[in-house]
Amino acid sequence: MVRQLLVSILFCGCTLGMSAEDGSRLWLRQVNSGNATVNCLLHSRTLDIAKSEIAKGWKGAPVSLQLCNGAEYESLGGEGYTIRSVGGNIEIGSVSEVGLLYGTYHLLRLQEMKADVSKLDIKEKPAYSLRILNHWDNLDGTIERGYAGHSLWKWEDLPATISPRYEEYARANASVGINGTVLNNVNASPEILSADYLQKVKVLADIFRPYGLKVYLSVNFASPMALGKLATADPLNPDVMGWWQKKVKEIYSLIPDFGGFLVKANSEGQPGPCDYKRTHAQGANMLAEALKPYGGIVMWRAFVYSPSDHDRAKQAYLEFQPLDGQFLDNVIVQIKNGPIDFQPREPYSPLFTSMKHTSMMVEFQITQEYLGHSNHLAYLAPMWKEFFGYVQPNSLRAMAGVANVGDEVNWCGHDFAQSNWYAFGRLAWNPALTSEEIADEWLKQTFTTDSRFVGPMEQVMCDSREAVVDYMMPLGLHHIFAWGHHYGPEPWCSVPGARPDWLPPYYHQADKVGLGFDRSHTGSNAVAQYPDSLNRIFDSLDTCPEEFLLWFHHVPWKYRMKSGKTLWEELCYSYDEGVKKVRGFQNVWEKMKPYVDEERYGNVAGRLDIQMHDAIWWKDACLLYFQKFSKMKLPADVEKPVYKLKELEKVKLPISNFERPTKDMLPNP
Ligand code: BDP
Repeated sequence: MVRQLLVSILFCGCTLGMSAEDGSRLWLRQVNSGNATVNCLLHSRTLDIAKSEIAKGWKGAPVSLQLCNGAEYESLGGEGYTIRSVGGNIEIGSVSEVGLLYGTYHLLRLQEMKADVSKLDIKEKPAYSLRILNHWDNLDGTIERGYAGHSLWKWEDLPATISPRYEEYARANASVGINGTVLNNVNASPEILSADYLQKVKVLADIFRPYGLKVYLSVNFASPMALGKLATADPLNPDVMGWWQKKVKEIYSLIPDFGGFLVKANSEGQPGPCDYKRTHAQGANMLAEALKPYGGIVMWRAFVYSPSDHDRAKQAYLEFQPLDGQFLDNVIVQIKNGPIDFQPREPYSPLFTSMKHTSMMVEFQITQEYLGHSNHLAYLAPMWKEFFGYVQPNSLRAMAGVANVGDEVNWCGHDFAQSNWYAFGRLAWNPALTSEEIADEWLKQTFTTDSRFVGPMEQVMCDSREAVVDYMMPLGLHHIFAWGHHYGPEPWCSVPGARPDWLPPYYHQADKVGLGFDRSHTGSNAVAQYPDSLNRIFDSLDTCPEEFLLWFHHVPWKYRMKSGKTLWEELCYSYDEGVKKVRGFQNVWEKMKPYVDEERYGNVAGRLDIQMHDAIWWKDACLLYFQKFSKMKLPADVEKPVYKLKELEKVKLPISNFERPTKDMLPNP
């Protein structure tokens, strides 16, 4: 009897969707209605998915799915669609099945947002035809810079055992229009191209295909040596070319729509064409030739920093800009948004405005390597929008994002980190969307449409990235992170024998005169890599935007800022402001309790607690350390430090570059 009662309680809980608010359903939380009418006579795996999504989730007028042709549809490209109210019906039209699937998710999104769906007249076309996630997943299941558990790909179990999450992952991506996935780390193991692994990759590709999601692989440039036992990987060597051609043929025999390769070459110890005195273009083009007959592409990364100049921020430009115009048309140069490395704030990489004859794509980092891992609430759309304020979206061919998903139940660790996966997909589809619009969509689908929740939380989300900048690295400071894990502050960090440009003092240049890296014409002149109009603005202390001040200038401690405060005071107030903002987020979240299920409420509250702790840690560490140089007092209304510098200098977190710290590891005042 008791057992029967228990079973029915459990069952009841599930049907009401009560017990399932663990974040696993992401923004796709439609409760089954089970009775919508779908008209579509055609059958295919993709259309069956679209039909079943509507049948299960839609609660409105009958929907028909129609493959269309004609000028209007041709102009929407292979993935665009229309959604229109016609008579008492809703018609979704597209030239392709995947377009109909995208239209389906769009319609369901409107319903979940409680939008008016009575008079629909929607036309959509993606800005980029390539919208790609980059997984930095290793074959041993760890994820470089991944903070939500282990890899989703269970390589040991594949190809025989298939996790249900593979399909859920594809569905989530399709729902926001992501159409490509690079499965493995850019620091690539040659093993991924072995016959055994390709069988596993094929299984994933088969599961993803109906969702319009293509598979790509990161490749190690020396694979012909490691796997093929050749004596060289020289891209101009005929045996090397032959090896790649054969390998590509093998891949396409298993995966006919394989997307292509992503390559990190001659960067951070990875092999590449420069090992043989060949250029990046020669290396990329050799692979591109092999892929060309099958329609595959090469995404060749420009994340390089060989010490050609003493300023690391200039190095990628110096290496790649001279190659402009030399890449084949199925090569896309993949460039990180900033010239250094995914910092909380960077100016855009000047390569974007200087490679006029090269296909380029931007690489954003969705995983929060430098923004508090999955412990901090940091909504990244405002950061990506800032990039598009400088770089015209139509000067790029594609968008890539380093994924933040792992095998944790809620995929991303922090429930709010899901919004970054979502926002990446939405912006890759339409970079003109605002951060607010995307936050609004995501909040309504992921939590509730109640305006008492959506209003305040949208504000929190949109303020959150700036808060991180404030408490970690305001006014253009950058890369003052702890060695290795990039989580906490270590502006004092010195490691005997390390490259200077891996150490914080190289970046902040604090001395008794002032703070910041002089990249103006009196310093490294990195400003000259920007177009003249911007060069002039960044170069002058008077016109340089203050958010980039210490990126481009070494500024005296007593320099008067626009606010009338000295640089030192402004720095103190910025750190203080960061701390106060996080406290504000905590207060808002406390008021949100009535609108959120207990499980997600607790998860977010716990992580905000850590973020609050870390904001104070950052503020105290940086201000107390920089004070040694400024020799100036903290303004009286800035919160008093709770830590001692000496204690903070001893902190060493016991984490590697694929873990997030837990509360008990963090320093205590
Ligand atoms: C840095 C990461 C490192 C990556 C590298 C890259 O710290 O783990 O391998 O970028 O993008 O941000 O290749």
